Amino acid sequence: MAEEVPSTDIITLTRHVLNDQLRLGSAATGDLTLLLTAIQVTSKFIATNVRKARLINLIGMAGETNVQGEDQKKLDVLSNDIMVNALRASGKTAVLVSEELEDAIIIEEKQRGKYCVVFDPLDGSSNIDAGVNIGTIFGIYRVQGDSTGSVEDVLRPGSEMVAAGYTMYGSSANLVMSTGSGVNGYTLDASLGEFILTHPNITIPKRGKIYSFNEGNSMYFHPPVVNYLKSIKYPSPPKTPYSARYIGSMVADVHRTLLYGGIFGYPDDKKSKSGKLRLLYEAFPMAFLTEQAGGVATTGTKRILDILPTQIHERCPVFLGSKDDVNDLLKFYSDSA
Ligand code: AHM
Ligand code: MG
Repeated sequence: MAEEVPSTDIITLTRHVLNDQLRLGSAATGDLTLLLTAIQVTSKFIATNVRKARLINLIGMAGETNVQGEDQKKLDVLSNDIMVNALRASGKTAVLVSEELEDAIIIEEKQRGKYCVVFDPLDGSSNIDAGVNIGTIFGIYRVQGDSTGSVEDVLRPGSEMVAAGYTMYGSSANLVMSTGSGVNGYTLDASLGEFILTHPNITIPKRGKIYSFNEGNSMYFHPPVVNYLKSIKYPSPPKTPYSARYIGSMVADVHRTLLYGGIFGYPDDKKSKSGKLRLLYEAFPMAFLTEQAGGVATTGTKRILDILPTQIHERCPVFLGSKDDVNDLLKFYSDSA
């Protein structure tokens, strides 16, 4: 049997993004490339800490409560600090919004750049102690006009983001990103310390066979969601029921949805009037990626990327995934209107 020859022409994330920028010619200053480089370094750093968390006592509470009144884990705090420090030092940012910080950070003039980064440094925190997949989510806006950076620069629809992505910390670290022309996935080669392009041009299947909801909240769900879920669990023959998969880490649930198709949902319900997920740094980036991959992302009544945020930590209902699956759900919403 012939021995497999290792590739000598690997495509790293930096090379890939640089190529993208070169295609834009003189319109691109290279600033976005440098910012994305800073973000990938934070992902490597966080990935390293996630891996050794159990061994160096990073698991457990940090003894603080974040703006949503939730307990912060040590890894959340650490990941937030890693991102704030690196993004500030990149010299490419003007405004930073983190799930872990009550107020936006406006970068001082000396280190100020043209981009605003909204992020959840470590999403899926309920999964940390069990070693289940968690992730970082980010979205990037360019400041408006010649703004020197203010909260108004991020209180804009998700459709105005110039890039968005996430890194999933699982059996490997996977960074999935879009700069507005498709979605690409990169896997961290720990020995090289580089993210390598492993999933070029991710496209969501038009229809999937998986639904991903926290059905423990079913008694609070509104009729369109209840009836939709019933339709995929008790379909009329010859259709067969969908499979349920719910990790409880948005990054992992969305990652699987992008690759396998189906539908992920975190609805608003009788208990949570706006759902649970945060618009700016959870819903927008994931909606951006979903649409770039050919899927649909909606609140049930409107396109997520069209929402105009009024507060940096506001929440919104989220349904995203395969076009046919999300459109099936939307029919239940329009029929109930
Ligand atoms: P977090 O930001 O506190 O980690 O919460 C966000 C997470 C998402 O990753 C996930 O989709 C959702 O919360 C799960 O919520 P639940 O445990 O209510 O199903
Ligand atoms: Mg979080």
